Amino acid sequence: MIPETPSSDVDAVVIGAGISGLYAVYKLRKRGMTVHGFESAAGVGGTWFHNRYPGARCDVESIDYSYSFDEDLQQEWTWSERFATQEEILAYLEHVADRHNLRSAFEFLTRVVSTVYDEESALWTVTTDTGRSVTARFCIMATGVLSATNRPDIPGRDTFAGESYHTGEWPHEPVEFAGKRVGVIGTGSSGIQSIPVIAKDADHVFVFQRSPNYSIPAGNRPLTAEQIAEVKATYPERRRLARMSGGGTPFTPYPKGAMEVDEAERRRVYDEWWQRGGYLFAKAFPDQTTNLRANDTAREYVESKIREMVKDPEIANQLIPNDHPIGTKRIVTDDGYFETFNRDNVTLVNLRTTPIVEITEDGVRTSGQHYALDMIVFATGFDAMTGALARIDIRGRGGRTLREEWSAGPRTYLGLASHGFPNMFFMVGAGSPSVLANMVLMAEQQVDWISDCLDHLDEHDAASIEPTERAVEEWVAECNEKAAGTLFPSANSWYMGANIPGKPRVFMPYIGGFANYGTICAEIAAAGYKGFEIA
Ligand code: N01
Repeated sequence: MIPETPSSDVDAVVIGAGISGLYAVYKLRKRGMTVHGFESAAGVGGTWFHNRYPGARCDVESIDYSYSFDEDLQQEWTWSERFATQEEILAYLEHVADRHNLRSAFEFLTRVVSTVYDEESALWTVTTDTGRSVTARFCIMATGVLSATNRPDIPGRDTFAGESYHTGEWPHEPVEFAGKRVGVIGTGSSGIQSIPVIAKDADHVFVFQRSPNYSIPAGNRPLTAEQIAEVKATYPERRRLARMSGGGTPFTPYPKGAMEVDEAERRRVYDEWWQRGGYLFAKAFPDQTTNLRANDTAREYVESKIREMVKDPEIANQLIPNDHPIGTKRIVTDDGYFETFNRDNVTLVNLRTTPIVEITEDGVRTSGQHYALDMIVFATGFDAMTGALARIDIRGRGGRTLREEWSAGPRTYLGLASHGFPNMFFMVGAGSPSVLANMVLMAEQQVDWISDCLDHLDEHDAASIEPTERAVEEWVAECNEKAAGTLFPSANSWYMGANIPGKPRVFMPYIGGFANYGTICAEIAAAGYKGFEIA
């Protein structure tokens, strides 16, 4: 047990009731800790609570994108499709919350506005927009990495008189598209998933595309009873392989590089990964995102597929990316995206040739023409990885803010903690494999590590832990070095902070692999939490 903290209201505050926050509450309570959670939404689910836009699905297979900590849950829950819908994932997370009584820890519809560390008491004071303050020894920041939505500051944005939605803040009431002219701004995962579904109902869809994206059909299908039985019988092995992998799913690239095999073998491997479907295509060959020539072979393969799917060769040209190597932005996992441009009621508006000038009361004006619209869907993404933390006034030792500390890019040790912010842990964020890994296993790995770390503090009668400045320095250098060995920094991606004006351009996730990261974390713990100061 942790040392008594009579002066704190609770042992730990957990901010966020998404995948990582829910598991953190479960695990810390198991240790006998008192935990108070805050969640700005009305319910649990995080990403899956908010992203209710049409066509929203996960791009990691349902059987992998699920908790492994509860064997009974794993055996009892049955996924209906290979790639689960938002509704099914939310129902699953609600089930987990009920099964383990996790909702009772949370205060919903309550946004944390500040967390301030007091050096004398070694406690955090967490204050909310409802005016409540709670003190705690530990703060778990499970605030999400794709949760702070980005509505770009386009002139006239707020003058539009029609319906306007952001995919990441989609309303709970049904949105009707029938008979309407809908403009979708953005062609990342959210836009590419929603456009085909909206196009089925809308009178007309105008797709405002600034950067084309690589997207690969999901190959989604219902799971058969036999497939489910087989997965359930072999779950431990599947999880073991996932933990040993680069991305937290039980798949490993082809044993040879794309440049080490001949044309026929390369094509066979690409065919196989194309059939598997979705973003995993980026991992067909191990050298695909490190060697430009290897990358070119993957790019050419996908380009030819796009040309097969889109009837008008001129439209196909405009839908093919030419500004980044394939896989250096997350490849989208879609369902009928490119074919949607064969429909008469879909128009591609190329913002590279005709940029948006303004949003008007009744539509969008580009440098080419005015598009009259009844609805605008902002599929414009997120202030990713650091945005949700930056929106909270976090003050550590000496009143230093996390915003100042991270002003040139996130500065963490293992992604888990920052120097000057004792007893604060960041979940699944910058400096960890994060978005490059299966988020569910990622959250479990980090929460388990934190729980072991708290055991260690108890055993040593210690009150606080924080990384040394040097450990942070070295980890940031390690993260940068790993990224520099890949093609990723060449893309203007949200991984690089490039989608938010003024954000430092730094590759934020740790790209050394999920398994490697787990090994590093375990070694550091085994070495007595090397790089941390324990007091
Ligand atoms: O956001 P994005 P997202 N004018 O940032 C465009 C995960 N996810 O919500 O590239 C015009 O990728 C912007 O254009 P550009 C997944 O990890 C997963 O789609 O900046 N356009 C881009 O096209 C994903 O990567 C799933 O030139 C503007 C788009 O908006 C991440 O979330 C589903 C603009 C934003 O794309 C984010 O995806 C959904 C402007 N001023 C999300 N500003 C699945 O699991 C931005 N854009 C399948």
